[in-house]
Amino acid sequence: MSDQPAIPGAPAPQPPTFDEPTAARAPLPPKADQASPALRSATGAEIEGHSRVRAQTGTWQTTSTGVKLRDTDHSLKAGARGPTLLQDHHLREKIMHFDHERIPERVVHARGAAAHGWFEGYGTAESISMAGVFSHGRRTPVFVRFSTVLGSRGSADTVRDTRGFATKFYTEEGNWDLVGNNVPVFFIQDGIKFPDVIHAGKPHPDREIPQAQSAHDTFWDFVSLHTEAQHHTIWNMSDRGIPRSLRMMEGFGVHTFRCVTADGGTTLVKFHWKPRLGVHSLTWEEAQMLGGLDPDFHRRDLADAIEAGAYPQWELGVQVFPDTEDQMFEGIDLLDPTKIVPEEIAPVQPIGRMVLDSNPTNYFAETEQVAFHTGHLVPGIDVTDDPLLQARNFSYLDTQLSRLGGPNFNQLPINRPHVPVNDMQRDGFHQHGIHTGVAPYRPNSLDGGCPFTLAGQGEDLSDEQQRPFVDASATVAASQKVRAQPVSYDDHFSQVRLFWRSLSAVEQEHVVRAYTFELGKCYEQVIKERQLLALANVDQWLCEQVATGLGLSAPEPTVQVPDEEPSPALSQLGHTWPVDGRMIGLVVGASTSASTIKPVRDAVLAAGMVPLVVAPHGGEVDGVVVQRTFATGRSVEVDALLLLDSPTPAPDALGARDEKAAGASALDPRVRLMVQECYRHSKAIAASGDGQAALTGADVSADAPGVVAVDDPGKAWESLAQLLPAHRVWERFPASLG
Ligand code: HDE
Repeated sequence: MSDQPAIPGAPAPQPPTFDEPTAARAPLPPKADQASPALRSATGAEIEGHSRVRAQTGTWQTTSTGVKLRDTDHSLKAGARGPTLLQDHHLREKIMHFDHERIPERVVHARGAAAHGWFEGYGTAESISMAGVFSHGRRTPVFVRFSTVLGSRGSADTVRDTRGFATKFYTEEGNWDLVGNNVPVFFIQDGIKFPDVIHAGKPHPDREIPQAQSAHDTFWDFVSLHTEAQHHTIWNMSDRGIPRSLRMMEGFGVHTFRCVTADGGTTLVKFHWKPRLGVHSLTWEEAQMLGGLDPDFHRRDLADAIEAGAYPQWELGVQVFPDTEDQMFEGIDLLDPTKIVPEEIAPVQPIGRMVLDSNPTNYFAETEQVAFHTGHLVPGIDVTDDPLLQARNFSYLDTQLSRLGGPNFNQLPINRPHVPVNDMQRDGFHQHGIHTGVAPYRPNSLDGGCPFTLAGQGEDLSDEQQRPFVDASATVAASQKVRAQPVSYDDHFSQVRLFWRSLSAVEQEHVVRAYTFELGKCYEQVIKERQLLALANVDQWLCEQVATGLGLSAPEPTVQVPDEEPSPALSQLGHTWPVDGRMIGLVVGASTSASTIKPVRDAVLAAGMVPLVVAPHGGEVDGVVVQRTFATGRSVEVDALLLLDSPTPAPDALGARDEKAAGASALDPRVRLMVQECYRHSKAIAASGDGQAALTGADVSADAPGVVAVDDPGKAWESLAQLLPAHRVWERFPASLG
């Protein structure tokens, strides 16, 4: 019906009619980009027929007991003017359900976005783990939830924070959850400190401010005193704390895990997710603007990319270490979650890849109700004695009880394993299983001793169909009960310095700015001074720069930290990457011709990116559908700008109507602002034909780095596309460090 390309984001599979529909029809199916949990019984058994869960497919509205309704818009009253009758069972049911729609949000990682997809093993991990999920060519369905840590469920996506990266693998041997972050280390070495660090990072308990950020006194009070947090903190202060996209983040299991083979061999591993698109970040100003202009930026980006067919991909890799008695590698304690092992000394070996190809159909049922747990392990993958991991194995079960209201959360559709569950857990809130048999206990003879365990059946670990989970028999050193930690955990600074020294100059400038901003937001001088002391132990120059910004003097270091070899893998810059799903703004005027716009728009689409036509008014420009107007669009939505015209001020370019439009200018002031913002956010800008005048109108030199000015729109796009794989035009603002 239309020759317009589908730009992602339409709310429904078909556009609505203007008039309220009057004829009944069955609900539309989900949009093509959406999937729901696989259809399994509450106890994981396969169900014939439909492959996906779908609720409410009928035409007629009913009560929750299936009685068809004639009217759901008026309550039952004694006369048209009331009062309302207590008898109104439909009103009562409707309001009762509404009153209870919310469940407690996650105490951490409350704000998240998720997607369905699959993982395919390369077979390269078969030598270290018997887990079937790593088998060569095997595809395992996955559900991945990304999140921020500190903010409440309705907070902004682009805040400076760590991001959660939790993957549920529905394997043929049961569910395996890899519950990681986009930062490879953690604030604390022992789980008993988790409530402390989270209480410090959450809003102040009296005024409940600030929301979703660490730029406040309690956070810096804690991390400056509890200096083992300094490594994680510098990662958050680096560009890693403000990702450009959830699709452009690394993921880390953080802890060291233990892989087990069928013959009982064990290896220690650290899991890494490597994004195909590279690791990229927002600029701080973009992140702040987006917090107000589009707080849903990351979840929208993820959903739109999937809808546009730019499926996010990661490679899963492992760093492999011998399972020695001391659990150290090259002097690094593998059980200390505040330490990394540089990739240069233990390369990340690829073991499979993951593709996210469908959006959830229902946020609550899937993204909110999914329940991850570090104890969801499968044969071949086991935990280590890392005290942080040990505490997590307790916590994740416990938290689901209050969040999901009972012990049967694994029966929720998104959590159901894709294999039969034969446990002897019975009853409890929201029990969906109709268990048969009379003997849910062991030993029994009334149910013929069923279900059996594999103990005593030979435990043939090489037979995958029959493989039980066997806890790796790791040695526990004879010891005494103590509340203590190993001496190796006392080094709080050497890897912070390693990280700092591994960054490029411009990345270091961003770190300086982040510390200066965050500490500048603190009220108490002593907290700033204490954190400066920690920075002095990391790097004197860093400390001096931050101190200058704070108007304080830089203290002397208290600890001498060695200069370890930098790890280039820790820097985000210096390469080029694929640009799938990048957003390109095409600025046009009211009379730009379709013959100018369409070929460029189609070339952007053909390159796997998303064009947004930005025009003086909505609707169409010469038959081309407009996605943003000068009033609704803003530079932060796009990765690059192509100026196809130099539009004069539109009729709504009035300061009274749109503050962005204040001030006289030959070019529409919103376009001028857009060009200037793109320029200072180091984004590539191209101008063609009349659009070249827009550069002059925005005081941007056509000779500046990352700026292209040519007559032909096609050539302008080609040059622009060549600038995108580097993510930003880093040369535009050289770092002072040199
Ligand atoms: Fe979590 N964490 N965590 N955590 N965590 C939760 O579980 C906890 C830790 C991580 O998308 C909670 O279901 C403790 C490290 C992610 O649903 C809770 C400790 C890492 C998610 C919990 C840690 C993480 C959570 C809140 C210290 C990175 C979101 C709701 C011992 C390796 C999962 C929930 C999702 C969620 C506790 C430390 C990652 C309260 C006690 C280290 C990605 O159980």
